[in-house]
Amino acid sequence: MGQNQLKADAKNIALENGADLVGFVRVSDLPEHLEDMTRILPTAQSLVVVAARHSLGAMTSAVNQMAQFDTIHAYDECARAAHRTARFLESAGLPSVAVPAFIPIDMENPKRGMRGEICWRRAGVRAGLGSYGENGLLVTREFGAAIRISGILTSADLEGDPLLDKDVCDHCMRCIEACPAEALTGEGKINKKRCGDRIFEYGFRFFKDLMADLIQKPEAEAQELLRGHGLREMWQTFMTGNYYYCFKCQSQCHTNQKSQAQTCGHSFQRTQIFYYPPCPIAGRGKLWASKRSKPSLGLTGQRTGTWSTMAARTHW
Ligand code: B12
Ligand code: SF4
Ligand code: SF4
Repeated sequence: MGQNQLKADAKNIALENGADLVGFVRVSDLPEHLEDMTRILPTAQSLVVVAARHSLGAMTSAVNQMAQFDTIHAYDECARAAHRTARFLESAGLPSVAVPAFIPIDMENPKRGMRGEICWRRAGVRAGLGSYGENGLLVTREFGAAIRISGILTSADLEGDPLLDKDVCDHCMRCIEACPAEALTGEGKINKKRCGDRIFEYGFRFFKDLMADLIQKPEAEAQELLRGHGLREMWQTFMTGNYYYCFKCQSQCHTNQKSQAQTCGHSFQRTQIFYYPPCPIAGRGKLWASKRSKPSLGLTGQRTGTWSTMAARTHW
């Protein structure tokens, strides 16, 4: 089978099995991860990057369990697409490995679960699926930031896709404003501890603290902890495998609705429909002002703090 045909077939398999977007990057074009990728699969030549979209309704629901459930589903779609594509390539005699979207992940020092073997945002950018947003996430033309990403390392020698020659992020800074932990400062910079404390509220750190409390606290207090909401929440977290308690910088990305509306062929109009009150966070207004590089975004530019816009979907 020719290289082009193999690439087209692999893409189709991924799309038929849960992926909404598929891109290709040669491993030599991801030098930051070459060592890890070669350790995973010594004969690796190419990386197929797959992305599965989120439901916007679920992501923006006031009930967090909806976004959690949708995330479980989006990760499942990534896993299905990656495994099926890997099996297809292997049946063509080309050793291939589906690489986790998130977990299992290397928990040993120095990575300690905070660095993937492959950074999927970077891989997505290199495979031409989108660009980096101010939130540091991969922002795609089709689905904005509301995607999960995974992929397949393969011995197949597949041509990489071109980089996207477009900045999908429109630098509205809505993601930064939406962060309840003030963990984001723009240009992809993140305070990982602040974010981690928020999203993993009932994850590993909670578990560790609970263990310590159960050992150290007096009997009555320990009993109280065992009856508390936290333990129940942690049990559910561990049962479902999903422990995110915040999605704001992803769900509030301005490009999500715009992209999905365009994808389904309906028109989308950017309208300035509400104003934020004066910036409650010191210095934030200044940051916004410095980011106002595109007057066409409709930012009013008033010193009063009326510096943000929201996209209104006119019909669906
Ligand atoms: C560890 C981890 C975290 C950590 C650390 C995040 C981080 N920024 O590194 C914490 C717990 C904080 C976290 C939080 C979240 N995560 Co997380 N996380 C991961 C994980 C497992 C590994 C990331 C990693 O290796 N980081 C280490 C290095 C590579 O990152 P870094 O040092 O910050 O380097 C980056 C910058 O330098 C950036 N960069 C370089 N040049 C430039 C230039 C510009 C202009 C910009 C903007 C950026 C930029 O590029 C590097 C990344 O490519 C990935 C899965 C994976 N394997 O990729 C998911 C992943 C990144 N997480 C994801 C998501 C969605 C989240 C959350 C929204 C939580 C949630 N509800 O799911 C938040 C978002 C926080 C944010 N805005 O970044 C998604 C992102 C999807 C997307 N659209 O991009 C991923 C890819 C999981 C997945 N498979 O879908 N996460
Ligand atoms: S996931 Fe939530 S806490 Fe973390 S950076 Fe995004 S908005 Fe902030
Ligand atoms: S919310 Fe605005 S600034 Fe943030 S990533 Fe999306 S488009 Fe870019």
